[in-house]
Amino acid sequence: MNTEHIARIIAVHKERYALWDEEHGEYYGKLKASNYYHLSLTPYPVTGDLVKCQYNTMGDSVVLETLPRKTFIQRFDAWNATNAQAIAANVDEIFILTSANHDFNLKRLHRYLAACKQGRANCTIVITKADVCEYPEELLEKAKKDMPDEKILLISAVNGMGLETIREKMIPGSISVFLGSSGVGKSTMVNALAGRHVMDVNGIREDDSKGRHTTTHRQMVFLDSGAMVIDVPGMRELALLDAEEGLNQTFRTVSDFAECCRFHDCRHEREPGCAVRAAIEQGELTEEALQEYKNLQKEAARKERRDEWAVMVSKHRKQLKNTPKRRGY
Ligand SMILES: Nc1nc2c(ncn2[C@@H]2O[C@H](COP(=O)(O)OP(=O)(O)OP(=O)(O)O)[C@@H](O)[C@H]2O)c(=O)[nH]1
Ligand SMILES: [Mg+2]
Ligand SMILES: [Zn+2]
Repeated sequence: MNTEHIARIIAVHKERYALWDEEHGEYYGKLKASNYYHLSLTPYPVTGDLVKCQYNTMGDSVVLETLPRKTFIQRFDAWNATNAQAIAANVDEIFILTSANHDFNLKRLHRYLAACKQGRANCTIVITKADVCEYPEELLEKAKKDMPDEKILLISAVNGMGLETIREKMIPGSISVFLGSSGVGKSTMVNALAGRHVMDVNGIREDDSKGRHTTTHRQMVFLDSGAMVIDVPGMRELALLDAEEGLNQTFRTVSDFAECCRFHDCRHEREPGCAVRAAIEQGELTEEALQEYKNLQKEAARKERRDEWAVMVSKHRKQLKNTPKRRGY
């Protein structure tokens, strides 16, 4: 008999969803077309979502409805500017990974932070592969100085350094997600925390430390403690989505001061009554923080222009589609 259940989406494949619930374990399902495609009653599920589902013993189960989300993280999709790409839902902890080799890049970390903070989850920055670096503490200090308000950890999956601290943050029943460029060691960390091989890992290129995009879809893994973790493929681009909100949190100080500038469109250069410049002169704000803030603003503006462009292109395509085809001349 078919019965309705609440299930967790643990992976999203091309047209099928991997689901899990306590009673049935892992199984596959497809979306109920009328609810999702025709009427758009409910958002498409992503990894981490809870869904209402009709369990089917004979074949694919039917996903009926996506339940309201506690949190939601998304990124801008480089190939489809009108669609933000969902990363995961109901995430409690986001770990942003960067490795202690060529990958280490403070600017990129700021970008990840800005995007993640919109999702309302807790963020922790993790510097991986501490074992490949002679003085890894120097990197940690550098990152802490740059981001004094953030939680930053130094770990190594090879010698186990810092893994316990991460494990403690992943409380039973909570969902964590690992983000970061390809090759930083996300899947390796999932395996280390699980204590067994659950995800494939692959070497990185020697010359520039770039990864090989080993993980290809978002996969939820259950740890023995009862915590859940989502391994995500390395991201090629993480641009800002709905950038304003995240921006204001990362650089709260810059935008706080900017609100007091005399002109509302102040560029914080030489305008009279600029509260941001005054704050810099008084040592309350650094020139670098302002520069970073401006860079992120520029990126947000660029994305907005790309979005507008994509909307125009898609309108144009629709028009072309609706134009009746001529049959010869
Ligand atoms: N020395 C050292 N190597 C590590 C560590 N963690 C991961 N690696 C190596 O880094 C390489 C890439 O690791 P993965 O776990 O596949 O990286 P990933 O972030 O999952 O990459 P994608 O799936 O491509 O996004 C592998 O060769 C790992 O063995 C570490 O702590 N120390
Ligand atoms: Mg991986
Ligand atoms: Zn100003």
